[in-house]
Amino acid sequence: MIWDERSECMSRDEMRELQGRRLRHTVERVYHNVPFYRKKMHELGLEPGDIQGIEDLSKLPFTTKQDLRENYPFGLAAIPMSQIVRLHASSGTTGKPVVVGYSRKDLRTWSEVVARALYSYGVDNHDFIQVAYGYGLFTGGMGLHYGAEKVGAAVIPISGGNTKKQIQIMKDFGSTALACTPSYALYIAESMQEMGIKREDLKLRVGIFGAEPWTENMRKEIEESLNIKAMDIYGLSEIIGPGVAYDCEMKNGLHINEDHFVPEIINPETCEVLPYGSKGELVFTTITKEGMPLLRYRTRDLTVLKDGECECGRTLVRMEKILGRSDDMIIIRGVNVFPSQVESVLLEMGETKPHYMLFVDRVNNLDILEVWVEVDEVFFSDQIRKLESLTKKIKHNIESTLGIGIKLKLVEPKTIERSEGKAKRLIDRRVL
Ligand code: DLL
Repeated sequence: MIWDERSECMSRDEMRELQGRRLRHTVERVYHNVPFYRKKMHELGLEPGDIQGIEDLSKLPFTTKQDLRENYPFGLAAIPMSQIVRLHASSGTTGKPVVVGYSRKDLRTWSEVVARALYSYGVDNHDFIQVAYGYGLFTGGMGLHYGAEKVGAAVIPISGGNTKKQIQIMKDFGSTALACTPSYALYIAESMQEMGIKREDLKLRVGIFGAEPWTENMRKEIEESLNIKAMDIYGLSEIIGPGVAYDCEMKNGLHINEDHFVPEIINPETCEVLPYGSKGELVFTTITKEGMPLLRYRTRDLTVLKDGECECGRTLVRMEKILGRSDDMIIIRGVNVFPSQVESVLLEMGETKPHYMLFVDRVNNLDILEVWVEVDEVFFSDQIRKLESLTKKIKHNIESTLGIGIKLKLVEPKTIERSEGKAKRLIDRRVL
């Protein structure tokens, strides 16, 4: 099902023309309204008039997550705060998240792009959609919520967690669609078994999964265990939230809503723009956003852009499933975690040194983060009680900074390998 044929199936020429027009407008606006961008453009000797069409995109400066942090919280807003009607944020390092402000029009755009995704998965006004992404500053819950209302589905805003209740409600309400992270979907499947609830007891038909990397094998696993169609939805808070790109029924790459978000692939080391078909870092320029438009935002997500027609009829360019990230961010149970967050906690505490290791495992389909921390020998020779209370304290500090539960192991000095170059802090043992 195609929600907006006019936008999703236009000719490539029409799309380039539309993108060019919208890009010119965006560049004008950020140049005049966002000092950060005016300065960046001046540094490159650029005036808004130098951007005539989409072919000039690569002349523009990049924007990084660091730029967003440095302008925390509202420095990149392109409209007065009185016109911002919603704020979201994505988890970041050391208590400084990235904040995104939406205008009324941005919220309309957001529900539109999520509606395109849901309609493409076959979700419409006959469906009951259980939104089990977190509601709050995270964009997952609210993003899916308003998109689902747009297509006329009955929304069950249950948010994440409380698995037994999720399952009971799914059964009692006859939920037909489930929106959550792929790993949570598998956890739900397992818990159903434990509760003695069979797939046949549910009306569930389709899953809307994203917010973390997942493979085709994981898709199969979920489809089999829940007896549903598992569809991929991609997005990031900085650009809008979920709905930047979405699967169609061909499941052969995610269509990017490029009438709103123009993608490029670059070599993350050299920043050179790469042709379609090459693997690299995904970069987006928003061309309709009012609240916080971004020029050439480096997502750090690695993928491949695919041109060529899709059998579904959409002409929107596709990206392959996200292959990984070019920086060291890891996503555990949908929460973004940076090794440097652990480092900052350890440095703040007197008793520990910043020698640590992160191990990520997937046990029974749930991500587990184990953190090894080196502590002074005296603690090991000391009374057990002291060691216990130190363990508790470190665990608590790391957990409250990361926002997720961890397993902590205190190790003796020099247990953790030292490095002369870049330290390897993370071993991801998840087999996706
Ligand atoms: O995760 C938005 C979202 C919510 C997408 C619900 C889909 C469903 P952030 O918290 O800002 O926003 O995290 C964005 O998550 O840069 C990717 O690394 C990763 N990510 C999001 N969707 C996918 C996906 C939301 N479908 C970061 N596949 C992105 C792989 C994904 N990775």
